[in-house]
Amino acid sequence: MSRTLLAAAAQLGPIARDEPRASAVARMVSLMLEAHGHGASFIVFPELALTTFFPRWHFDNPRDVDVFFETEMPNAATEPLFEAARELKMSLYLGYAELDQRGGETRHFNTSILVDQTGAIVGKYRKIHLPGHHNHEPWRPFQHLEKRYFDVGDTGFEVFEALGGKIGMCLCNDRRWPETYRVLGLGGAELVALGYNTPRHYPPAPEHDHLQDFHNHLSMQAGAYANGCWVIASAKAGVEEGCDLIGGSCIIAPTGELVATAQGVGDELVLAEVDLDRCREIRENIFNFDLHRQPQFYGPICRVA
Ligand code: CDV
Repeated sequence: MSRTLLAAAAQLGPIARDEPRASAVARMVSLMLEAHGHGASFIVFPELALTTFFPRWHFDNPRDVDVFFETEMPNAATEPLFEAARELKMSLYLGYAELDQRGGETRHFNTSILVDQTGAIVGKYRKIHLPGHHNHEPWRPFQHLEKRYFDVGDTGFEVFEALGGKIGMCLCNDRRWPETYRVLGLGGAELVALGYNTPRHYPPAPEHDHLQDFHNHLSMQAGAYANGCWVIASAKAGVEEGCDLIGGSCIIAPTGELVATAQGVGDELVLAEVDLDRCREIRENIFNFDLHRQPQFYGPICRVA
């Protein structure tokens, strides 16, 4: 049986601070309809796709950020995405800010979910590598307060049975870490879906600003190749509330090749045929884990300090 599907990275242009969720969701549904018209059955949206990238601002009262979080999923604002999934028989990956109040404890996560063709949530991931800083740093032209507003994810890097294969998820900064792909690869992931928000300017090392697009693709292509998996990556792009976010949404084959890349920095679909069986080209050869890994020498990688 063929395990080939047409997949889409659905890049989003800027979302203003005062743009209602309903508007962002309408933009996403429109991309789903367009993707469906091309025959796509899986679509990947960015990290924090429902709102502006709020960690760029410091709020004196951290609870003032709660307005950007979802307390349930689906909810009234996001239901149209789930309806579209059902009607179009399309699976989707969605990033959003999750406020979890179960067990009498309040926790904030930078989360992604995998929704199947029936509109059911079949996987959840909570971001593990949170970049940035905890406190207001006035010298920066904009803040990156993910460490202040989010708890470190508690899901681990789980692999989900979906789309006729094994699907892993991660979020933005996770994509730069080889460990992310390797743990997903060891779990058998054949496709890693991810969303990101990456400012072009990196205040602690501005001398690398011109390398942002290169580092974006370098880390994902390396992760795909070294683990023999597809990567589908979707950016929030363009100038959002004065902050320039890179685009470069893409689909990467298990050989590490970029097979499709966004052309602009607005709402845009990036489409490619994804044959999950192609993972074997790498997994049964150069990166056959069973034959060639030497984990007895890898201890320092997972030693907890
Ligand atoms: N949202 C992110 O995780 N952004 C980081 C930036 C801050 C470096 C990234 O890795 O793209």
